[in-house]
Amino acid sequence: MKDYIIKFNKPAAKNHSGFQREALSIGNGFLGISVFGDPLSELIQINEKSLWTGGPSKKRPDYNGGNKNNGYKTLLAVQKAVKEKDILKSNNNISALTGEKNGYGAYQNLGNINLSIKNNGKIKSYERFHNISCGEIVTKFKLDNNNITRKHLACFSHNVILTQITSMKPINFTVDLKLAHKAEYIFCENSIYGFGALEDNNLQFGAFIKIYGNGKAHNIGDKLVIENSTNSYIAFTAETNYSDNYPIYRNGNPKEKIKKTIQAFEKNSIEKIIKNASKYYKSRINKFDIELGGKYNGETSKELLRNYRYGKNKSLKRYLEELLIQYGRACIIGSSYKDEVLPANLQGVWNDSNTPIWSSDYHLNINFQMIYSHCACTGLFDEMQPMLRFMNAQRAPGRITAELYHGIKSKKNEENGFICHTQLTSFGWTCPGWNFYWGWSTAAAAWAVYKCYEYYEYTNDYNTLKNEIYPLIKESCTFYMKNLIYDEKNDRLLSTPTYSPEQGPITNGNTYEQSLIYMLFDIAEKAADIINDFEFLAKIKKIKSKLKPLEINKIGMIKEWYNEDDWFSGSFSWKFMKSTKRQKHHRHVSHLLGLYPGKLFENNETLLLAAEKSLYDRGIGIRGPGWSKAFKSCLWARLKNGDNAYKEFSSLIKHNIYINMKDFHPPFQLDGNCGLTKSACEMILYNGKNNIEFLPALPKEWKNGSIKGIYATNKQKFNFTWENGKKTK
Ligand code: FUC
Repeated sequence: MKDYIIKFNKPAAKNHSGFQREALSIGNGFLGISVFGDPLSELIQINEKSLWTGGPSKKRPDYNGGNKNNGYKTLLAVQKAVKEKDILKSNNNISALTGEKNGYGAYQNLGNINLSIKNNGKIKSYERFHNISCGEIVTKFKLDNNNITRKHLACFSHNVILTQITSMKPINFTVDLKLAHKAEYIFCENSIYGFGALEDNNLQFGAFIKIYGNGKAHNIGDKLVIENSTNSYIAFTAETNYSDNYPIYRNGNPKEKIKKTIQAFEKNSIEKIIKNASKYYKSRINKFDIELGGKYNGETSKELLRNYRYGKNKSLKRYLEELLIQYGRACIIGSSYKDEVLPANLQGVWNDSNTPIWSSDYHLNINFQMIYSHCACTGLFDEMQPMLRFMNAQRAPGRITAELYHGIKSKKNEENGFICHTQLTSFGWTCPGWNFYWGWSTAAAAWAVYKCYEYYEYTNDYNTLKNEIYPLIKESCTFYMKNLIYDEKNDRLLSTPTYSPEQGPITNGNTYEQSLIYMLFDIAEKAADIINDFEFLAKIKKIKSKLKPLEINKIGMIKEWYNEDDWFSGSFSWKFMKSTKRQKHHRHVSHLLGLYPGKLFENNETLLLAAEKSLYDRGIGIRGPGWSKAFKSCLWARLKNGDNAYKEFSSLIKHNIYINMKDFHPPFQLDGNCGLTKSACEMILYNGKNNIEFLPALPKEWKNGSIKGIYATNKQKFNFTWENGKKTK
């Protein structure tokens, strides 16, 4: 792989905007750092993945995953009302189908490491960059006549992030640790340990830095002073006492965990650790390589983006595209390590705020699935493991939601069905959101479980299917089997009430829910067959045939709501529910989920035509968050329209990428970065039900190219080249 460089010629502004737009980030899945690159007064912002407020706490003795108690009664009444009229005309009761807000919490900032070189000398030849081909962030400059370099690298097996400071001539510098929460500090001559407990939920945390190398370290006040150094290292690690053991969500203590980490770390030489860390990172990133003709001549990322938006240098445009395709992979490598219990959240692992937007949580009505969308096809199977674990961890708390809102009870040791809705935290928050109009999404879980099966489809790893994925699928299906209601008029099983994310009225079985539940039953059918669970297989088949997810409306588009003909023909009055009106250019395109990621439209020309019409109706390359453009790009690729797929893809790059290459909604959100990678893969390879199609939607801009390591189901892996739009070998 060539070097993909995100380069700057000045430091990031030291504020929230600088963090979002200009700081450079790496991580080892558990820990993340964002580096600002100030030559003499460096700021390294730090994160630990499990540092969350909310959840169980002495302050909330009744914490119950946000679930309220009176949902089921309301559900029955609402179901009855919706069934009679196909649409909910009065929303008086709907607030009972919401969850609490208190106790939701948010993913937290851990704090900062500050590094300061006291010197009034002149700074020359400054540059900083993130080389995503080797996983390093580098800041380089000349201080008078001394060349100084700082390199940051994440160590995966050791749960440490290292900063190496080298200089041609000896330097002195100070290092301190400032945590973003009330903490105590223990200073030793070459280390600082900061620790405390979050006020909201008493979650204990500890962060530790230690200096190694040839500088002489001692501490003065709250700082470590390093003297006469030409080669020093700062090792950073952190822990909490979080564990995914429902309902306590605590285990061990951070101090002990950190002690173990450092003991293991010190058993090896730093050189060896760096070598191994670099080897591991490269083994992940190198699983996939794409060549679109990109050429790089040392441009800054600002120049790359400017050229992409307004310039003419085509090979530089291709370079930026290749870079961003790899960056989506680098982000998931850095925020989703195989041994973890928590998957990547909305911002991966990188967050500098204690009140981040959307709590930097796990959103299941598209974002979570998109964050993991490119893993399988680019060979990042290990990185999918936290996603499997996390979804399994929702089963126990999700049974409570199934009982309280849907009347589906599981006694001890029973697995009668679990459910979670739009948003999740690390503490089993499976209830619907606190506002029905985004918070209710019974099919979000089906989608996440569908996504988990992809791990098996690509790897054929039978043991993981049997022990982790199939039980999850089975329990999820069991929930829907009990929750669907029968519509005699149309001989159809309905999920109801349903709300299409995040617009329109409350209706019976909309396309979003029916498609996702159908897709879940589709994979359940395959999985039950492999596992030889024939009794269950028979039940699945019966239900699947009655879900009937897709219909075409009077004006030839795929229906988003099941009974929408009157609305489009104008005979329907929206007056009574203005706020729930359909929004033509809405960012969610939930009625086409059967097209992508599903395969429900395959070989059906009528449906494909209707999908095309629906997608044109939503608009192309218009304003919207990055994830929405990536999603539409995937949809166009499935319609084999490479030029429109590319319009969305390039619009995302032009309008939704900060100069540090992070996608923004705003704020920075990982889904757009990962979705961009996936959409490139969809343009290059279609993995159908029974066939593989090469270059199904190649845009004219990518006339020539090659790919190494694009993966498909059943352990298939392809390397190939194309010229003039045709596959050559
Ligand atoms: C979904 C989207 C929003 C946002 C949020 C995190 O609910 O509709 O646009 O991305 O997730």
